[in-house]
Amino acid sequence: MTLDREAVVRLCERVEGAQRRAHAIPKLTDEYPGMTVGDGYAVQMELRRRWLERGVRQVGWKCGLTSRAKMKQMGVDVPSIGFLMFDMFRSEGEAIATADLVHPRVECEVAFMTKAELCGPHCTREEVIEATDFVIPAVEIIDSRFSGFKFDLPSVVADNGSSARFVAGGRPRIAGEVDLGNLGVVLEKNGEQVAMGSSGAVLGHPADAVAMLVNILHELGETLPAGSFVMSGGITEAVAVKAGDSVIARFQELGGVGMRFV
Ligand code: 0L1
Ligand code: MG
Repeated sequence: MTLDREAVVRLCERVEGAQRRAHAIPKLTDEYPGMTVGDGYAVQMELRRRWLERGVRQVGWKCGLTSRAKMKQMGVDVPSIGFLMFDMFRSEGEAIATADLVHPRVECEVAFMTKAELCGPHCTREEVIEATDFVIPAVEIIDSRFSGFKFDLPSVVADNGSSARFVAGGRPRIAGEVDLGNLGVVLEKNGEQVAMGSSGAVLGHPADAVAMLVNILHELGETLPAGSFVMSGGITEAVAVKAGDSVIARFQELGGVGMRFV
């Protein structure tokens, strides 16, 4: 780490203000060019501490930047993690307000609900599948708070991996009963197909992404508790949405999950 506690708190307040007031800010490394990914996680953990202090429950975690398509789209080469709080959850079919978002984008993800604790530093795909109660199709609404989507890894980690909202739906399935490494997914916006891909795009297998998340959590001094909801990362590139759009993500074997934006 290169940032002292005072700088971590100051950057956290800047990110928190951008998230709560839905306004874009320059990437954090403009002011702190030496900022590391470790510094980014220190800001993210301070952000989470503040959510928890406000009495909001954490429901799980998200993997970010786990597909080549996403890494290329965002110009980074290492995956990341972020936390998911109850207030970010929206029900399937619910109208999602865009007024409190900066420039939202949607991406299709396989989500895992765990039934046993997972610990790093050497968590494996097999351990993840064993500890999974069910998998369920999900859509993450990401909303980078950085102007023009111009950021680097330390900045995006500090911004909680651009996490904003998430929706789950479709048909929950036992993880071992579907071919998780090769599930076809089609994303439709306003009735038109706008993206498609295979779950194998997520680090080769979405459970590998969850194992990676557990191993990063170990580095942060944490484990993944039983009962966690984990988004394993976008399968396709993220697609921009605005008020008036309706979106449905159709997953092979897992069904569809839809929402509309107002
Ligand atoms: O979930 C993700 O992969 C998002 C990572 C952050 C980059 C972005 O805002 O697209
Ligand atoms: Mg995502």
